[in-house]
Amino acid sequence: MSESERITIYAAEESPFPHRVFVALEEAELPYDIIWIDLCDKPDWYTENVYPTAKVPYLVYGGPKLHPGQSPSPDLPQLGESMVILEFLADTFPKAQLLPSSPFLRAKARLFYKAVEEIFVPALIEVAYKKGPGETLYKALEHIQSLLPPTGFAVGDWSIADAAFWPVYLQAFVLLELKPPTLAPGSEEVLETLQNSPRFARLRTYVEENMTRPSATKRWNTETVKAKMARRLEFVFSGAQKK
Ligand SMILES: N[C@@H](CCC(=O)N[C@@H](CS)C(=O)NCC(=O)O)C(=O)O
Repeated sequence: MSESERITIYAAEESPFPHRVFVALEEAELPYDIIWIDLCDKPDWYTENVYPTAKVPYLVYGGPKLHPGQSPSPDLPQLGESMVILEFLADTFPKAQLLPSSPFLRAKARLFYKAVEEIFVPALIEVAYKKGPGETLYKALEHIQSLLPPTGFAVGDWSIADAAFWPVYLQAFVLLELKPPTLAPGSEEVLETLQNSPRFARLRTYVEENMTRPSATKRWNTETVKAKMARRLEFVFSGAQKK
């Protein structure tokens, strides 16, 4: 791999957003380095030398191999925000077909992941962290489901629209099972509805189909995500989080 092509991703395993990036990189068969950030003990160098928002994921494109604590050269392309990173990868590696070539289908892919960002992610935050009712999550998921074709992926062939959705969807199950104190009582019923109700049958089939792809299971392991998320919730709700 030449230096101009090196891809470095700063990530945390319990966050669904870096998983979006891993899935796209796996689909594109691109090698990448990962620098893990412990969100329960966030190193100062990450905020000071790498990404001031201190969120994950963060991508650095090109340059020599990076190690924890180092600053990437400011001359290198660098990006935060998982969906922006996915679009960058789709544009930089068009042969990987991370987005369809048809302008209409590309636009539909964008509509899909815009709905994930603007409707589903806020609904999950509302339910998991603000005691919002399960119905908030159901309505958001119904909307996502309504955008899906009767079979297959979000816009036909697999695309980054699919990578946008399923890590956050699986994270919803992890949170419902872990029951942070900010979850309203009755989360078992929400879990049961999402797992078994015919109301979400198409969505379940769609996610199952995504999970048959090697790109999905290369880095996503629900038990690991759950264990790390449990630690993170303990950290956040014990009041140990840095202000
Ligand atoms: N909109 C961002 C969201 C990224 C995000 O919120 N990441 C969280 C983890 S889930 C984070 O890094 N938080 C840092 C912290 O809480 O210390 C994206 O899509 O990349």
